[in-house]
Amino acid sequence: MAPSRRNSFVHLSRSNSLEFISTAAPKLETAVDRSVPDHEPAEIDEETKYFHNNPAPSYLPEVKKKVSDFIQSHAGKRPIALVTSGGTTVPLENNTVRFIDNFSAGTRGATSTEYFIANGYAVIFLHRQFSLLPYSRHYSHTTNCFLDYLDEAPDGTVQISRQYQDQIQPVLRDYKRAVDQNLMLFVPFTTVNQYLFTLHLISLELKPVAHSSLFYLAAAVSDFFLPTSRVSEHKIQSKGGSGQLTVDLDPVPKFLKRLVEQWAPGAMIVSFKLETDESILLFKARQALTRYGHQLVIGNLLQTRKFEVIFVTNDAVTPYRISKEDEENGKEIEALIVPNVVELHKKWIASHE
Ligand code: 9Z3
Repeated sequence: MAPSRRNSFVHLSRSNSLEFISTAAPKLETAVDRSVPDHEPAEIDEETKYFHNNPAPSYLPEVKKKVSDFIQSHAGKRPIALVTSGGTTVPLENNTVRFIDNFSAGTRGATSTEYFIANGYAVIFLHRQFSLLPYSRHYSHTTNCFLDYLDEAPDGTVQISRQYQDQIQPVLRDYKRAVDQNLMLFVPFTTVNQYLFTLHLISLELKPVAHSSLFYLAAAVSDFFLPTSRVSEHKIQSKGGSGQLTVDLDPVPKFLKRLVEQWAPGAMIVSFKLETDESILLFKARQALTRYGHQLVIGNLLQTRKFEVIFVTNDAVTPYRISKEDEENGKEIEALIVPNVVELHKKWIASHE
């Protein structure tokens, strides 16, 4: 009997992945959770309040197990990078028809993951589900549909077109090596709530690895969200109301300071700062560095993020650039970013030995 499609997929998929988890916004028990108190005592900080008032994703125990196994298998052998990637969503309904999203495709995170692996790292890839993935990203753009790379031979077998063999072979080799050596763990999220709970969990799991762990926070995280207690259960109706929809969003707690100080005190932490106005980028990157007390802020502009970034540390401001021509010839800015981050991480490790 022919195997079902699903079974053959499960059988063939060897990568270490939690993709089977559905991160589509979960249906919660009630639209309005009356058990959640409106105001917490002032001494409880914002983070504690956030994790208390918003529900943990039901699949977190599975993530914990996989992450813990992954870390154990690499600890002491190679550095481990946590790469976050893609944009988080803010659902407006529990049975989610509408949500707030952002532009991020996950290119930075997926591309950087490949370079970290090439530089000897194991990578936990915490990514927006269905955004770009390392290695397969080369063939999942709409302009680069994977079917265009395939031909049907006269006997009906499907094969890679001769003209693309040279292009696909190195990517395939790198991918197989990463999978065979268990160098990537894919952990998905969709909502900002899932992202925060999962980031918190992975940070705590990485604590024992301390200095040899690297946080590379490239995900575009929502700045505002709708707390669980105000999310309506069903689709918001367009008829019957005033015709206008007013959404009152709360600020997402600034978790980076807590991450630096409490969740991952030994790790080297790299955050990204995204702006659209060049005149404030450096100021904002420096401000983030002082405010959160971590090691490196990589500043980038929405418009030029694929060609230039600035590294801002306590000691220096260093720009890295590739030309438009380089980019058109297949060069990637991550080929400059990642080795330079790796150098800083080596120094970080050495300074703590
Ligand atoms: C970045 O700045 C990333 O480089 C991009 C990558 C999101 C621009 P793509 O996924 O884009 O390749 O399309 N990430 C961080 C953005 C962010 O939300 N940073 C926060 C901020 O700027 C600080 S954690 O306030």
